[in-house]
Amino acid sequence: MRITALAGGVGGARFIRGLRAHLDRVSPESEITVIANTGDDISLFGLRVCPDVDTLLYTLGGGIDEEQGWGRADESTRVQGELEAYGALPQWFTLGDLDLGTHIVRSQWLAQGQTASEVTARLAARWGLPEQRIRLLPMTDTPVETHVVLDEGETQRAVHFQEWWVRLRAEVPASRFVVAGLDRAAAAPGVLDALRDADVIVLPPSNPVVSIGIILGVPGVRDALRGSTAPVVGVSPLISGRPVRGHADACLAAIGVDSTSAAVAGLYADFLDGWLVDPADASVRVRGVETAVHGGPLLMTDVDATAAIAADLLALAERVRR
Ligand code: FO1
Repeated sequence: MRITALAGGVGGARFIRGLRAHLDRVSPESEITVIANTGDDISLFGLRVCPDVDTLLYTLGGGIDEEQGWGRADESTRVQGELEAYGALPQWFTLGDLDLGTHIVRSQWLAQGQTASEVTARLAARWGLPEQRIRLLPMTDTPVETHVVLDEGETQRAVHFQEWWVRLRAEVPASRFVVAGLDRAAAAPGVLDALRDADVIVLPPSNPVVSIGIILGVPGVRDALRGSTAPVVGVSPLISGRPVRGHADACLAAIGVDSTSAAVAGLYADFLDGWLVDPADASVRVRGVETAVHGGPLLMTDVDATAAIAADLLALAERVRR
């Protein structure tokens, strides 16, 4: 079975890990293609940092800081300390010593003219993703960045998404998100084919606005989902209106969408066939979308819990198969 997933950072990575664990039990030959959000990417200290891609690499490759959800396990920040001593800015985004290895080699390969896809494939090989039959694709090879226009009354100031997410902790209201470069972006090689060739397309519980929403903005992606003959099923990122982690509620408020599981499904309604919700949201109804209630809390507390969510999601896909 060929499964294609659109994924952001922490939630997306944890879900793919559980999906792989479930498939290893019931369908080991299945292949997963992950289309990763690159709108979070940022250039710092002359290096290109790709947080969602790196979170997927580290989580699937066994190098993630499990408690934090991003960055490397057993990390140190000696280099960051030196950067601070030199007064290098910004200092609100921590780059660990091990993590810097990824950014240095990525930046070197990009400078040599390799594409983001080629670089991502080399990074994924080191983390053993091909051996897990997981293919990791950036959504586009075109450099794009999500910027946030802050709602500060009379003035309109834009900051990089990471500054809003990390330094401002999404506490300053955003009036809108602008993805610099997205209108000139082309889907990366293999992305549209992965959507067309999939037996099932899954939406993990990633942020619907700044992760999934950005991927949907890549030319051709939404049309491929609408035209898909494969079932498209998703996991609600909200439970009783609350994000399990991150600031999805602040992102939804910025685009004028209610922080409810039904409203998020409504964002995908033009292509979504099935929606898996927490028991607390069993009353959710979205026209044209079949709702299924997970047989327990919709919380990815560990790999087994996540594998059970993936199992329910794939069962839903079979029920709604067109
Ligand atoms: N998140 C933070 O809250 N503080 C940080 O200093 C930080 C650094 C960082 C470095 C590399 C990386 O891959 C992720 C990092 N993150 C940090 C998380 C990041 O902001 C989010 O994971 C995503 O961009 C949101 O999906």
